[in-house]
Amino acid sequence: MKKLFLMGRSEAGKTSLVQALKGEELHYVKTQYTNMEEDTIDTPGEYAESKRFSVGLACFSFEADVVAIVQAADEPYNLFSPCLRTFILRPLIGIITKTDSPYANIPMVRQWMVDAGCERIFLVNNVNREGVEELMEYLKEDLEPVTLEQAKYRQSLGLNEWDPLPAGTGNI
Ligand SMILES: Nc1nc2c(ncn2[C@@H]2O[C@H](COP(=O)(O)OP(=O)(O)OP(=O)(O)O)[C@@H](O)[C@H]2O)c(=O)[nH]1
Ligand SMILES: [Mg+2]
Repeated sequence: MKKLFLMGRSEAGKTSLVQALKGEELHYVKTQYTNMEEDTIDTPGEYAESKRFSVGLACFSFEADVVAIVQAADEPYNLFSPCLRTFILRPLIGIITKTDSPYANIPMVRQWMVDAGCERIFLVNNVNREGVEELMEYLKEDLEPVTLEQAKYRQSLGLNEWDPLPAGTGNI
């Protein structure tokens, strides 16, 4: 199972997503500090909303296998800059929550995530769990462990360390 790091503005639905992934009934709990569980790292929205606290996000992200931007489908503005993934040393995915909102604008939020550099984008409704299964499917496979030498080799080819090697390229 990949360990999932969640970041996004307050009320985006991060804690609800953790509950949905665990198969729990949704119950509102304001996240006051970073909650590190076996398969998830849930952060307070305020960390993403403040330039000063956002440094904390970078530190915690190193504990995860995959970093997720969480944005509700009805968010009116974007907190995350284009090409964000260039300074995240983990696969970056986007998770769009509240797809059931009457104010949802999924194409707009999806575009923000594409601009940030998300390699996969998932749509979820935490209330009826629509889309949760597809995310679980993505998370269930572990990332292949690589040695430092293998990571350096992939970097020398211009690849991320978690990218598969192109056919015909020798491994080390
Ligand atoms: N309709 C709908 N409501 C949702 C969904 N996901 C979360 N909510 C509601 O949105 C509110 C905020 O959800 P949280 O999961 O606490 O948000 P958060 O991102 O953890 O917020 P912070 O802890 O403040 O960072 C709660 O009232 C949830 O019930 C969803 O997919 N659809
Ligand atoms: Mg929360």
